[in-house]
Amino acid sequence: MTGPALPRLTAGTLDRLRPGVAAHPRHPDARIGIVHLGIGAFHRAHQAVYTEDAMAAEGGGGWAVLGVTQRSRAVVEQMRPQDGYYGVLEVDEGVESARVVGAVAEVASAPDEPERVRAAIADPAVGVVSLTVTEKGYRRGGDGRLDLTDPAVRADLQRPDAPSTAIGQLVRGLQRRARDGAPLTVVSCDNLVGNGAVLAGLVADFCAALPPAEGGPLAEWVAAAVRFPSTMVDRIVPATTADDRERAARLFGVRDEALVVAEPFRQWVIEESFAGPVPAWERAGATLTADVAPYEAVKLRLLNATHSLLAYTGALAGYPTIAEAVRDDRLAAAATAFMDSDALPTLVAPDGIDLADYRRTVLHRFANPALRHRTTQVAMDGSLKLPVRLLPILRARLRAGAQPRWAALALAAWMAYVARGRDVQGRPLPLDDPLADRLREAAAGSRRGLAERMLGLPEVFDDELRDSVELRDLLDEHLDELLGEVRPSASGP
Ligand code: CS2
Repeated sequence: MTGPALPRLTAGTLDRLRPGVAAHPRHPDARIGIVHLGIGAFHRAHQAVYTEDAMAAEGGGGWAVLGVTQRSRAVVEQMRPQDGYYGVLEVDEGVESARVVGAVAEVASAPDEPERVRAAIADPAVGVVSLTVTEKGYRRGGDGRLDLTDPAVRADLQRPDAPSTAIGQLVRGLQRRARDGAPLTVVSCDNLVGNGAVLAGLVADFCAALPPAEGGPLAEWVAAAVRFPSTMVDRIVPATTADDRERAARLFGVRDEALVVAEPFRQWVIEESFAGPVPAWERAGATLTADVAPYEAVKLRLLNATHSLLAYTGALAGYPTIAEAVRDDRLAAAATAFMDSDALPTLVAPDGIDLADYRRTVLHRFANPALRHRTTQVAMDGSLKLPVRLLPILRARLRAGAQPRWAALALAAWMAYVARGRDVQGRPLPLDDPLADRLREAAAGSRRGLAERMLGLPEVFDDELRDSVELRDLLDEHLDELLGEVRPSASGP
């Protein structure tokens, strides 16, 4: 029992960290300059690390983060008693390295402390608001605009004091900030196409839905004083487990409830469009560019779409993790064929990126056995993820007159995952998706019409894909195979 007997990681126990665990005590000049909405594992392993490294490169204190949790209070309970400090455990085949990060100086819970969040966004000393709230956190309707039929969005439009959506929190903060008029840079760090422009559009939609005397001037001020750079973020960060915490406790010599585990690789490409000063993230390895779009397309289509293909086919085949799925020769071959035949022809290489290299690296990263990234975690929220990462490939290839066989496999595997809800050995697969009920309803019924019924979901598919006979035929073919008989458990992996 290493864990419970050890002291907790705090500012006061940093000097008890075992040798080899790098930690920088927070600089005495550090002030909250960044408000981050959605302080989950990904932010802690990605942007917070870049911010800390940027501070170190500049040799100063400067920027600290106020991390805001959206719903669960767990992160506040993990981080507050630790004075915001947490460990990042980098794992790779046979290699493990650890550091303690102090960039997040404070944490707040949006449901419990709405006034604090609003005041922080309005604070002129804050120069950046960043977000990792996942695809579903943006509350978009089928047309990509703010979903004004969503009850949480409607509630946020009516009550300024306690917004529950990220867009509501942001706009209510901007509303107060507009009084002093300090400019602000708002940085979306989620896997969306053109995330900066999307977020700017959602903020504008929210303003337009407010009473005109309120929303009109606000929208004007936002257009003049707020910048929404697009970014491409990349680092594989699985959910932390109790085992990870035990391992880290042995390595650190202190107990860390806020630990995150990540692969060594990380990348951040940021559109150089800022309203005022921001941390020198480029000194920590981030790329600043005038156009993020080509980087983003490469990442979404080669990494995320292939991830989904492996997640659904892998989960159905009974593999708990992505690393195990990609070690199956058949699934690895499907992933490779998908990238080569379907995804790559839709991409243009951005400056400095060799696509053949990128594709090899992606498969190597997926094979990292120490990450234990669960197939069911990547399988979550498919109705929101696939339209961003996979459907653009299908559309482009069908328009080019090609047969996107492997992209159709990824989509069929999602449909089979929903329809069967069990892996090859009969073990249940969770359907974690805001549209779960609609998906189950469409999936119920005969196997023959499954693809057609699923393609008829307007929240996910446009008319072009719904009406494509080529796509439906490919899906039917794959579904026949994927939904074949459940094998007895002895023959499963
Ligand atoms: C994954 C991503 O869960 C998922 O859908 O594809 O979270 C992926 O791990 C990250 O985008 C990697 O940067």
